[in-house]
Amino acid sequence: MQAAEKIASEQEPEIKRGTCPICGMGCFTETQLRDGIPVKVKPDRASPHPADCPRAGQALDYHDHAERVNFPLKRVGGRGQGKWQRISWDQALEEIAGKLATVRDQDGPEAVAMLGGSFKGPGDAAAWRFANLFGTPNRMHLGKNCGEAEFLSEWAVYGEIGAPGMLPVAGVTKCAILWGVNPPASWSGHTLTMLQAARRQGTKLVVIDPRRTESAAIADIWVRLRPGTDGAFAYGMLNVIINEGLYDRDFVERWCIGFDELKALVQKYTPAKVAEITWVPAAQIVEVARLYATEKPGQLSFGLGVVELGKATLSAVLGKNFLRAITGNLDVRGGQVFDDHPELTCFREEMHWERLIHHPLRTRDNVSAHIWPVASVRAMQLYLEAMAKVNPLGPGSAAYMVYPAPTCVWSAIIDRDPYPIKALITQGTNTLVALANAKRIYQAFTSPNLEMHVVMDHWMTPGAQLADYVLPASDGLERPNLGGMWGFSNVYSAAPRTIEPRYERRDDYQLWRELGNRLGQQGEWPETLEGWFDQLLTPAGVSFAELAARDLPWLFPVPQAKRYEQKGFATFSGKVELKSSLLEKLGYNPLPAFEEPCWSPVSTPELAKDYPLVMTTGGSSPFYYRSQHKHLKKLRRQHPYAMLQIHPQTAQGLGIADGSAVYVETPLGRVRQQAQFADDLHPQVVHADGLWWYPEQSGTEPTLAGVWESNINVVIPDDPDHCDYAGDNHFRGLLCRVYPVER
Ligand SMILES: Nc1nc2c(c(=O)[nH]1)N[C@H]1C(S)=C(S)[C@@H](COP(=O)(O)OP(=O)(O)OC[C@H]3O[C@@H](n4cnc5c(=O)[nH]c(N)nc54)[C@H](O)[C@@H]3O)O[C@H]1N2
Ligand SMILES: Nc1nc2c(c(=O)[nH]1)N[C@H]1C(S)=C(S)[C@@H](COP(=O)(O)OP(=O)(O)OC[C@H]3O[C@@H](n4cnc5c(=O)[nH]c(N)nc54)[C@H](O)[C@@H]3O)O[C@H]1N2
Ligand code: SF4
Ligand SMILES: [Mo]
Repeated sequence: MQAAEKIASEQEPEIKRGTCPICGMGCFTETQLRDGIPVKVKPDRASPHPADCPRAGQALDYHDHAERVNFPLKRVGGRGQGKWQRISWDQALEEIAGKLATVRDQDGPEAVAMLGGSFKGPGDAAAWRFANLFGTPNRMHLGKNCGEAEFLSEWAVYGEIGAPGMLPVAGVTKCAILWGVNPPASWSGHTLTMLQAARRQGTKLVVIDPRRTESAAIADIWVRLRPGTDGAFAYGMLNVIINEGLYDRDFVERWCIGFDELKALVQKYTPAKVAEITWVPAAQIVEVARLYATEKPGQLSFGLGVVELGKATLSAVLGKNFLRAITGNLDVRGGQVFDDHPELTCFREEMHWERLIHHPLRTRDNVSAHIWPVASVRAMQLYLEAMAKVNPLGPGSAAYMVYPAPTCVWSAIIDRDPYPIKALITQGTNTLVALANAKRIYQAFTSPNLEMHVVMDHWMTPGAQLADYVLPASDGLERPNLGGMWGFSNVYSAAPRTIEPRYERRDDYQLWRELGNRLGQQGEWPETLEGWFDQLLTPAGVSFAELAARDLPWLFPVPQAKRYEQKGFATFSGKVELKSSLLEKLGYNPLPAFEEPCWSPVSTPELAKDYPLVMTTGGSSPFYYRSQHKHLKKLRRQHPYAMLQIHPQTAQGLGIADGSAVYVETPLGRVRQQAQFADDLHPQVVHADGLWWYPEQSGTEPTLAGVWESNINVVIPDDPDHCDYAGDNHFRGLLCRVYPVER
């Protein structure tokens, strides 16, 4: 080694603060750089949320991986043949913008659709912003299957959202019900410590989950209900609380309308009846109801477990809202705090919701508005009207609410019904793996009616293999972050980019900016993402760089409680509408009975003879974030193959050994997973891993990186009967049969 080089390598590495590249949570890191190259990534312990999950150690493998997409590619063979030509960004952008202009001019802006995935950071909001400026309401982000159903119902009943990210406040919250959520696996490991701390200071913890999760293991009460029956459970709790007079009479009298109708609705959900539906002992239903109604303040969390139940979703999410309201737990510290007022940024102005509603070129609502009007532009207009007195700009989380249903996006491509979608931009979603009925999505992606499909990602996903252009996205180390979950709260954390993007990777923001500038949106898009953040932060009076340089790079106003005492609730009546006028205006029954999922031992007993097991899917694994990270060897070693959790007795009856290969079959077909015994499960319930693919397999047709092998979404239907009241997919509470692969 030359002397000068030796000195350089012995020098202290440069240390920079930034975010973890592994997933969209954007946790804070400290990266050691040598000659500008990252050599070590560690959690930034001094930051608001250090990167400390089981995946965080793989940051460099993710960032440097040989399979990353690094240059823009254009397809030269047939779709799925794997023949690509490297092209310049300029060529890609010119061609893509040209095609978007042609489609818009010939078929209207609605013929262009965008697909996005789970939370991926600033590119998500930029995509919505582009869609609003362009005039298409057909932006489908996976918030669609990931919370929208619960948030819409909260808007309908009390006009605000008080559920996401909710954890008990130690020493304040007296009762916390984690309902279909498992924060230690899905948020971060330190939530387990927080839950334990809250318990030590007196919080009673209830977990409602068919599986004995990390949260259930430390709970005071674990409710092991039959998947899909959450609505009945909620109505059973309401029955007890109302009939025993345990509700907050003063709050109900002063602030709620529709109480008598609610009381009438829940009369038939006696503990005995609900026990029969949910497979939970009647005494436990009564116990949980009394606990939640008397130990106040109390929290009812948001959770994926209740928003992916198909037909059974509406009563579940409304039931939770009714419980929060009649116990007087709304907008109180330690209970359900409303935090969706992003006053510290001009996020809402920047999203151009008005433009979406009144766009000069848009003549049609989204492709599913005729079936599920609750998630439509028309609904958005109503929500904004209802909220106007309390929240004049609307909530920041509006970015979650007006998505078209995926099943209708595929119909619009394949059958041009209700009108054609001809161009698709997919950014940050592994659609073929993530959404129900993968074969139908395949049909859409290979349809000649789809004239252009652009995918921007870090990896060649099965969907990217079928696209016309694939664009390289920068990762968390290469881009700045203004954490804030699209205005879901008024809390923002800022982290600078650690390094400039490598190869020809670009920020997702840049795709929308560059396309916007070619499509009449000049002047709308600051040159850099940092510049956009500066613009967003104007109301806070701080620049992005200043915020990011603070010791604690965090804006965190004191949460307000009981705002309703001044302005009322953000509904048409100003009250909590137990009987929602908004749902009525949109043609829904605001006080619906509990409905069984489309397939269940009760709704389809004939089908249940052939498919006797109740199946739920997709609970978060600590080693993966949904479909992601299957490339990372160290994580794969921990969880190499898709697993099917099954009770040992049931398995033995079927001739299945622990760890052996099984087929999971529904009327749509079968996929292969590996049996994992779980003796805490109900013997008639199984849990199938969601979102599996095998990037080590050939990416081209017919394997498409193993997308057909274990992906449970191959066998999950997406017809309208299976979707919920907003058109979301039905992932939890289905039927299946399981048998050994040898048979
Ligand atoms: N059966 C079943 N299916 C489910 C679920 C279930 O419970 N059961 N859960 C549903 C839920 S909640 C969700 S949110 C969805 C998730 O569905 P998706 O969002 O589609 O899945 P992810 O694996 O999170 O990410 C998708 C892609 O984003 C890419 N990506 C990561 N970061 C970036 C970035 O910064 N820029 C760009 N351009 N790309 C990036 C990744 O490489 C990956 O290919 O799945 C849903 N599907
Ligand atoms: N490590 C890791 N973290 C993640 C993710 C990940 O994949 N891995 N995914 C991210 C995403 S996109 C999201 S949306 C969040 C989701 O985070 P969570 O809201 O915690 O959701 P999940 O982990 O999908 O499922 C929560 C629980 O629902 C239970 N469940 C299944 N069916 C039912 C049912 O019918 N009723 C009830 N009550 N419960 C049921 C499952 O057993 C599971 O334990 O996590 C995010 N964080
Ligand atoms: S992998 Fe995701 S959750 Fe884990 S530290 Fe990185 S950004 Fe945070
Ligand atoms: Mo999600």
